[in-house]
Amino acid sequence: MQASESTLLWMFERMLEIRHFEETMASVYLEGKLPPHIQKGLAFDIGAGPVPGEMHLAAGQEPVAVGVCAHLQQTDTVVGTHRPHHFAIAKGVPMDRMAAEMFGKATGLGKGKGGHMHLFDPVHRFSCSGIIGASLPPACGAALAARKLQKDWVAVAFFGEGAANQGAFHESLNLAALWKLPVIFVCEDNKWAISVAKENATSIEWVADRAAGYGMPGVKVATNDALAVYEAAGPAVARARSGAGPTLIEVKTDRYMGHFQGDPEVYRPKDEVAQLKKSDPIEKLSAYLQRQGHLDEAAAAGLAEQAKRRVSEAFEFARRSPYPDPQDALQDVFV
Ligand SMILES: Cc1ncc(C[n+]2csc(CCOP(=O)(O)OP(=O)(O)O)c2C)c(N)n1
Repeated sequence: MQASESTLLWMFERMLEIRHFEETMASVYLEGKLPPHIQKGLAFDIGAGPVPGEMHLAAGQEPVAVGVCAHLQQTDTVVGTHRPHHFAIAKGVPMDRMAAEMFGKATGLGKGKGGHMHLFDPVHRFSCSGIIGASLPPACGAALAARKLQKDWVAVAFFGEGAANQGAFHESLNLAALWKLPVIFVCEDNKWAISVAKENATSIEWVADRAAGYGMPGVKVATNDALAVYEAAGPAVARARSGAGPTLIEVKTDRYMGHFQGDPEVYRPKDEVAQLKKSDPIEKLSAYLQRQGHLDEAAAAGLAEQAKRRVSEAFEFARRSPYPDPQDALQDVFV
């Protein structure tokens, strides 16, 4: 399935936004967390600063999100992970309300009560969770709902290669195949589950090979490339939409930052990220667009500037927004 010029540009612009969102968050997150006396050490105060709590960023993993979401409509559901920003941006979740949620502000998607791992947007049909493996069952639920409502909506569950060893992975694939649910299961293999290398936790190289055991197609994307993901996801989304059932896709991708912000990353070779960045997926797509005559260097730089401006505006919105009223603390939550 060939991507049109407008789809290619859409993917490029979303990748630019995602990268800049993650890089901006990486620096904003540290504000207030590093008082001078520990600035040189590894420890910081995780509750301090404008963005309290843990933070998992997905710079480098943009192709997985945009290559799949380029095939989706607003009525399709996406369930992401504890590392959710790239999926949310690609699904159309507004960046200002996302950022505000991370700042704990009343204008956030969850009125500031969920934080970065619990983004929930019913309008754009996006949710995520800090529980590993928890994206797969709700995606099956959304797909079953679409079936019951007689809609051609599909659902996507994104998850890491670490999550593929959870029981929820196996139960969800079995159920989805048995009931031919319109789900696309997308495994992001970024090689690491926190500090555990894939080969130390998983008996096979490709999680996608497990698809055969459940009676569904398994699709392998060996390069961290938006076009390759787009081409792999097209038939899977079409298959789900037509009622033919689920597909498991695995993408080999690259995590540029630590597992969480503040991760000393002692478990991976010092030069690993520098090596990975030599085949950066945004530069690759930019070069492709330029070779195809869809962009020149100046236009690419212009799109990057516009993406930066949109991200800055989102962070400004978050900073300016009010905190929730303490009197509302017990509203919209389970008590
Ligand atoms: C059920 C559960 N077990 C353990 C954890 C702790 N934990 C958080 S992230 C993570 C590793 C996840 O690795 P992977 O699924 O490969 O995703 P990645 O972090 O690489 O995006 C673990 C074990 C958790 N959040 N939930």
